[in-house]
Amino acid sequence: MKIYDRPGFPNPSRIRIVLAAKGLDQAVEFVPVDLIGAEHKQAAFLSKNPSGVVPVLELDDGTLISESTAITEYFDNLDGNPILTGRTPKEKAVIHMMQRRAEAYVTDPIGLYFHHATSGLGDTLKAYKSPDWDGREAMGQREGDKVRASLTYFNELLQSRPYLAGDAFSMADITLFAGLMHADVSGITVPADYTALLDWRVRVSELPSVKNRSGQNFLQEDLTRLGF
Ligand SMILES: N[C@@H](CCC(=O)N[C@@H](CS)C(=O)NCC(=O)O)C(=O)O
Repeated sequence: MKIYDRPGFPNPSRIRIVLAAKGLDQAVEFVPVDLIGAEHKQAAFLSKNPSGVVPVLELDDGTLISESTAITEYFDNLDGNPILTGRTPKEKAVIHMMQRRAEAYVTDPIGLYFHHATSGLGDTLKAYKSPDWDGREAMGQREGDKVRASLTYFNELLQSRPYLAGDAFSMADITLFAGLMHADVSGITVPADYTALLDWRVRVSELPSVKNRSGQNFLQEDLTRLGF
């Protein structure tokens, strides 16, 4: 199996946490994609994922799977013991719902904010991001506001439960954790008095599958190299 990605980037990090949680780190070959050079917007990559984003999983039979949730479901179910996506109908439904909220409220909008309202990954990639649309920076700012507002929602939610979907760590937590990592490098930080959210973040970062991985922040290294 191959995974096309860039280590340290938010969505690739989701899958690297999943692989660690499932003990599958050694089962895949990682193929680096040059996001700064817009390799993922060229025909060769678009034939693997028409959405032009990483990560993409390629199975040994050639099947291509994109979307972090789909890749997570594949790995989580391989051994018949889904620990991240739910075992019962109720667990599956609640995790799916909370995962989607984390994605819609944080992970997706922070990507739009980062690429449209900040310097993003530089000019080469920017040329592929609605270059002719004058309103794109205002749109990016609105997405940033959406992220800030959602931090309040997640902080309140986590006052009454240890993890997003209840008592157990799940795919929903991985999504929010990666989204907040992207928010950090984009300059949107969790307010110091949002203690439930901050405590949850510490709790997640100390899990064996997450520990040390959040430190592999290639995104920050790339931004520093680009002079941002
Ligand atoms: N919905 C996708 C989002 C993937 C995504 O946005 N990946 C980022 C890297 S963290 C990317 O490829 N960005 C490049 C771009 O937007 O041009 C998923 O769940 O995997």
